[in-house]
Amino acid sequence: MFDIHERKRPEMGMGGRRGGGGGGGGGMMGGCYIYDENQRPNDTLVTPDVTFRRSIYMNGSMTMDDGNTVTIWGFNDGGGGMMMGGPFPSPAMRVTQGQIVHTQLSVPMCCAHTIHHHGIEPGWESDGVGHISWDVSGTTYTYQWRPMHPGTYFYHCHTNTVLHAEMGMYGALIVDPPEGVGTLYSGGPTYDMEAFWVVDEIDSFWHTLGWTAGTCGADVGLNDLNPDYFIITGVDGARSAMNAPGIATTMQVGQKLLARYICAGYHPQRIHFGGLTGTIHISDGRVLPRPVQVTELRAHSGERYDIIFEPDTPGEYIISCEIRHWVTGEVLGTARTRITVE
Ligand SMILES: [Cu+2]
Repeated sequence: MFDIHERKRPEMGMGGRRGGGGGGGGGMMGGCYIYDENQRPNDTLVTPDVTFRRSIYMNGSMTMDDGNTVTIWGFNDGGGGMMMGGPFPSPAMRVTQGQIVHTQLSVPMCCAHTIHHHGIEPGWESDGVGHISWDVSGTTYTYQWRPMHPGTYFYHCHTNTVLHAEMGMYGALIVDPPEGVGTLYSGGPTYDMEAFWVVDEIDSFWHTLGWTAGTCGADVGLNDLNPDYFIITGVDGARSAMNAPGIATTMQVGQKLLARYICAGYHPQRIHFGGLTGTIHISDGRVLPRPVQVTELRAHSGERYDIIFEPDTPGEYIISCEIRHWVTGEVLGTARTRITVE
């Protein structure tokens, strides 16, 4: 009988680790990409309120709790060429509702990438979906956007997306209301502290592929995601996320914690709050008509939830993020963190 987990990895072909997958141009300018960013109408850029600069790295690494390291790609804060490693997740973008924002993405000639501001609705020339507009390579491109709804979003590369997002090319994007940090939305609840739960799975085999892998008809196994690590906000959820700053939280009775949750993986996720009840106020960047109280949450790829916890009983509450196989529903792994209430 066919076992869905029995994977047959395709041969890597001549490319090996870099530029592997064949058919994609051997790691340089692959023929299946569109580089004509000069298609942008010249009169569409206006003076921004905020500018972010992002360069790329493709030589980062993450050390797991078992001592193994996995190659990570991502964005660095600042322009210029390729850097040696960088933060994972990529540096957050934090803006105020209504601001006009520019994201200037610099990519060297080695490769192609984009930035897609997930959940934001910019003009077509700023959407950053490589395959239907263009990829950025050997230049700096400006994305212009204006967030009109507060909440939790994220940005990610949208070139060869299945692979590049898995490699780590994403970061949080937070939209605050005019009242600023501490208020979820105008007229909405306040909060005293924030936790960032960006839950993702890693298939370490995928992290050996080159940037063009799987494009131009090559089959390198990107239909077959068999994760061996389960992470929260760039930290191994096996043990390290239990005490990682910004993920794990210690709070007092009477305080309000805002958990900004992003489903950054591809398999569905199910989060148990360990006995706590959370109140969802915003889903995918839209305020709910009525807040919803939950003790667990199910989510799929790209979803975000803004959840406020206001615990009234001291204790340690384990937040368990199960990653479940998208066909069988089997629990593939669990990433854990905690909320400690004093
Ligand atoms: Cu990319």
